[in-house]
Amino acid sequence: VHRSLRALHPAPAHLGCQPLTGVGAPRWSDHDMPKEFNFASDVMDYWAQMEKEGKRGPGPALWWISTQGEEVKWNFRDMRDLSCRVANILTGPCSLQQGDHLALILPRVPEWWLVALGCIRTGIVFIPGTTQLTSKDILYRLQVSNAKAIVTTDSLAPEVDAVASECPALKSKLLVSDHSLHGWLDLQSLIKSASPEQTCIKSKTEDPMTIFFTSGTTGLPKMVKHNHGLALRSYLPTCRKLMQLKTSDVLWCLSDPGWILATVGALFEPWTAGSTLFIHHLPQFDPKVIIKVLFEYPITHCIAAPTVFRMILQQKVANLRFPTLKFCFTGGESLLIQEFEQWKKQTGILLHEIYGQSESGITCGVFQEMKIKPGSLGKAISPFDVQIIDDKGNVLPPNTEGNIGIRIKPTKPVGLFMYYENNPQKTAAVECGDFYNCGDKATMDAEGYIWFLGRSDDLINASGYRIGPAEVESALAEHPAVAESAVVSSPDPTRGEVVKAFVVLNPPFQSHDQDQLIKELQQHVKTVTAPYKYPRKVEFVPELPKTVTGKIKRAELRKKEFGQM
Ligand code: BCO
Repeated sequence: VHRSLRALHPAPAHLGCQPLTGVGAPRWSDHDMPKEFNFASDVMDYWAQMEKEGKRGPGPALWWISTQGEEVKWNFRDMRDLSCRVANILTGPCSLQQGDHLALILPRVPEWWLVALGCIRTGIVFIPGTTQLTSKDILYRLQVSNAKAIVTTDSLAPEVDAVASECPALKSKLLVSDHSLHGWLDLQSLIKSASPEQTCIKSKTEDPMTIFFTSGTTGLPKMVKHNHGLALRSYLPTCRKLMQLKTSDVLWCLSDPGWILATVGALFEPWTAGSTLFIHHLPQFDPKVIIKVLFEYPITHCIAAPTVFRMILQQKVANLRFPTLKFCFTGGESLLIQEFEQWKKQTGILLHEIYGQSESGITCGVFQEMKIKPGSLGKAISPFDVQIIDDKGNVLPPNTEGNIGIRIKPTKPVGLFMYYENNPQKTAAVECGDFYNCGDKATMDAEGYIWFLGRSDDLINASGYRIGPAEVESALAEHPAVAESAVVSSPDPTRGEVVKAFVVLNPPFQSHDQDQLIKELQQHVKTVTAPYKYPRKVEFVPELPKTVTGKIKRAELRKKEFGQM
């Protein structure tokens, strides 16, 4: 795949971009939102121009490697050329227009970045999704989003084809593969013949840019819609202070491209700074590979979920003194103080916590030059005014437990989601007085440091994944052995928390081999929905605790798991 793309080696692009004042010295303050912003023209083309003028170092913009030793190195001019070609494919053969929706379900391959940038150039709203999605998940996403196009690989193409007839809006299917497939447009061939001349749209900062699907406690995942402000946020002065990336830095963000952490950490953050984004294909997660790569490549910054750092530490490798690594950022789930200390002791590097959600991107964090209070999420990142609020939206005094809230009145800050697409009820439900209620419990100390306490609802956060219990319960309900189930979070020494299912069996299955049945149920969930949601723990119970009205008391089960009862 990538050998053939590398062979393209685009000729130096004709840069029709306007002169810019520079990303190093941002044009906008934290509170001064420009009317128009487009990451492709305002950031990517700026760095392409800097390269052309010899004002940026020699490091590539994208440095991609695979387990098989393939390598792609593209500078910003290559990125501009290739993403303009993709933009032309989207508006040409795919007939897409500004505002149309495109599902982007690719593993960590260079085309993910080309398609995302192609969408930004044209105003097409890209909808990232993990490659762990099953055909049922894909059907749901295509139907509710009315996506007119999908980009994926040949391993997921049959899953898409199995449901495509039920998705009337879907008009174009783009394949990233070495071979062609009937009914699919071959992205790589099209890139070769497409024109690199393209006029980037002048997007309003408030125009939609991307949609992330996110799980909730009830029902199916919601669509979190963001405008171009999400990209602008990485540009703002306070945000730049978080990682303080320079053009000579090499950042590796391990998050799957299906999550907002990758869109922010592996697209907007590194390229706003003109840094090199390093990506390993990593089809199968293996902490040994991570260690090897950190020794072999000049990576200076690393972003990953705490489970990744935990798994590296658990390898018990004698030497974890990586030669070039300077800063590590971690978020998506809780990091224990012992893990922070152990990482520091073994690597000599501090783990900077970040906190955010699909709705809010990186919301708070431990800035590079800030005093670290181990166990704290750090401080709010301007322009977000983060406060701890009660259920009515009143700001609580320091060290008082409440919900994490982001002020949205009188002005909604740039970078916060627009709304849940087609779901005004859910959008209204997370508004709490003058705040957006993140639904996470925390306290804030007198110095503004935030201390995470957990969810205020039944949502599960397992190894950095946000998992709705109802999604797992409905997958389990499709198995004939299951009479009913309750799914909660349970502590785990490696993954922080894992999904646990309490299952009441239908009578004919009660005499079955229990270990065998557990494996069968786990495998069943992995096939019905994205496998990361499968219950790693299963307990068979005669009945579930319920309220008088028959509602399952998940909180009671959860408390038992965490030894609080
Ligand atoms: O552990 P098992 O082997 O039993 O099962 C694993 C996989 O083997 C399996 N699987 C994956 N693809 C499959 C499949 N099974 C069948 N068919 C397939 N196509 O399913 C299980 C998946 O679990 P996993 O993804 O947790 O697996 P793994 O490989 O252990 O990965 C570990 C981590 C740490 C790399 C992974 O859990 C991870 O990436 N976690 C971080 C997630 C993340 O980036 N979160 C950030 C969200 S955005 C955010 O929080 C906002 C912050 C600003």
